[in-house]
Amino acid sequence: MAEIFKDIKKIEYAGKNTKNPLAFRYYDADRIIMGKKMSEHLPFAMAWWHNLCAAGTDMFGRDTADKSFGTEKGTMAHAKAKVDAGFEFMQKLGIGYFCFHDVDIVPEAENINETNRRLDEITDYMLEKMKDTGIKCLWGTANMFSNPRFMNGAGSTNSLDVYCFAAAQIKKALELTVKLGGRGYVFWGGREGYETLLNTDVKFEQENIAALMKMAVEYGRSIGFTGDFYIEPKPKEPMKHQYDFDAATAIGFLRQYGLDRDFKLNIEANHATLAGHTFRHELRISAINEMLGSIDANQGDYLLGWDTDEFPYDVYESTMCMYEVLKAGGLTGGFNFDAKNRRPSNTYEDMFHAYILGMDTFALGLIKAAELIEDGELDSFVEKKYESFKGELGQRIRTGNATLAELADRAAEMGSCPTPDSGRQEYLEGIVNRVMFG
Ligand code: XLS
Ligand code: NI
Ligand code: NI
Repeated sequence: MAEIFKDIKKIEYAGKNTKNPLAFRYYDADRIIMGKKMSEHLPFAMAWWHNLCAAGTDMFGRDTADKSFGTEKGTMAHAKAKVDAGFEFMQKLGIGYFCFHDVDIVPEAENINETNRRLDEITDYMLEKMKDTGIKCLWGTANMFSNPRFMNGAGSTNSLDVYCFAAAQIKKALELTVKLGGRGYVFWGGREGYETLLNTDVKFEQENIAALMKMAVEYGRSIGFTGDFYIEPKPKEPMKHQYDFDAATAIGFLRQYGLDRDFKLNIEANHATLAGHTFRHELRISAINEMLGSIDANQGDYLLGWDTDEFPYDVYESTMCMYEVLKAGGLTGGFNFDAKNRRPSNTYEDMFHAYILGMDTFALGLIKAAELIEDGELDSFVEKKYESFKGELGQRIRTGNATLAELADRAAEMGSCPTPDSGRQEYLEGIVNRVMFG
């Protein structure tokens, strides 16, 4: 097998002052941060679909990049070339994991039996590469949004046949995830939503999605899948209203249908901002509900209202993300770069620049988040802010042993109106800047 990215050698850590564009400035895999190696804090994953499949096509124009890897697209030879390219790429960057949809790894055939046969063949090949390189699978998923059969949804479809087809895809994708030893299995419900209530029974659709997820859990556990299932919340795009709007909505749904023991969330930065939240808000909401599982590491553009899936370069955001992740005790999943090169960045070298940028952005975010925690000022401020609840009455409120009447009595005894302390936001923002920029 010939080398594909011939002009690019293994990407090494060269320190922050290096002028070498094909080196890491901050990602130093073995460096210890808060007692753990950077590579353990940051299990990075390559997204098969963006890196090996997407070639720049948008609504207004065709591919700008060549991702044929010397073969004819849509063939099994191309599918194999993508495996070769993917593993060479991950090895050269020191990326330990990948994520995939069923249709990313083989061309879909006319009937599902032939598609499944192709999937068996390609995953045998992937497995060999995994053994040779030590690269692992972070998560698998079924693409239940691209094919026209899913135009009315997958779990939310009105068609029993389509529902069964979706079930068949999930069954196979779960088997492949188990075969490849994946840590997780994702449900991203791109078509699980609606355009208009005039033709939609929302309750019926949500119940059917939950039923499909329940069957997936039962089947997954029966074939030895011990990892986490994930919902990846997103409020819109492609549908106008998507049922997994944000973390809070998805958590409510999982609890309502008894799925919360098997599911966690896969939080994507750009989906958070589409929902009108910050990335860190979604991480915090997931973490406090013990559902922070994995992360799709990308960033959006504040001037554009869609999922632009850019490689993250915003260190302030990655610092706040890593602050949440460190506080939550890390991820059971990893950091999947669900991100793509901009359409005009169309060379092989650009693919490497994109990952170097993303990995360095998170490495620097990790370093700065650890410094913020070690600095301790933010923590001690928050600790102090809620101090008034430390006393006897506060503790009884916290443990559910106080009554409204006794609290009202206390208010009545005060004589004057209480005055809370300053939130000191600007002071705290200054601390973040001090720690980040010294
Ligand atoms: C789309 C999603 C998708 C999921 C996997 O917006 O981010 O890429 O991560 O289906
Ligand atoms: Ni995603
Ligand atoms: Ni997305």
